[in-house]
Amino acid sequence: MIHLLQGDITLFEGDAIVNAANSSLRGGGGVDGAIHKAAGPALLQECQEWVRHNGDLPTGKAMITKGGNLKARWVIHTVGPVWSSGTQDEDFLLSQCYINCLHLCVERNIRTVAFPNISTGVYGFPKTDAAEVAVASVRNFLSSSHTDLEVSFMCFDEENYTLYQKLL
Ligand code: AR6
Repeated sequence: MIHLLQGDITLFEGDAIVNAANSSLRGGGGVDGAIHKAAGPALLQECQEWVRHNGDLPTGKAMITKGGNLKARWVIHTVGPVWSSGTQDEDFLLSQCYINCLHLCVERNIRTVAFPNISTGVYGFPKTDAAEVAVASVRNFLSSSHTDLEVSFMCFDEENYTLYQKLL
């Protein structure tokens, strides 16, 4: 089951939201900044603790923390690829972000999760390509794993929302 929503992911009322983080999990701008601001300082503390034990989170991988003051109980942090003219396996790495987040959802028995449009802001991934990768990755995952997970794409800007509308 896939839903398309437009708005601020920090207001999502479900089990988990995904954060488009950076490798050091220190917070930042864009959706990452909004999530940290809404979740409160416990989120940054948990991220820093994780990095102390595990090192930086590599591009394409995902980890999970509690949601702090958010309505969502969990935040799944993933690091999207920085767009580099398509020469650095960006499509594959972006796909890995979605797949690794979905694996965590299944492991943690998360039933509803919302994704932002990973890498399409500061990291400069072309929005059309990113939307195609996102939709294909989620569709493939849901059709090949026996799960009743509900996935929402939370588009912030009109351009992404229109792209996802066409694809879905
Ligand atoms: N809710 C949903 N989507 C949002 C929100 C929000 N509140 N705010 C922005 N977006 P970006 P990236 C959309 O730049 O490209 C950070 O500094 C936005 O319109 O947040 O993966 C991190 O720390 C865009 O479509 O993430 C990293 O350093 C999408 O979220 C770096 O930016 C992603 O934009 C990650 O860059």
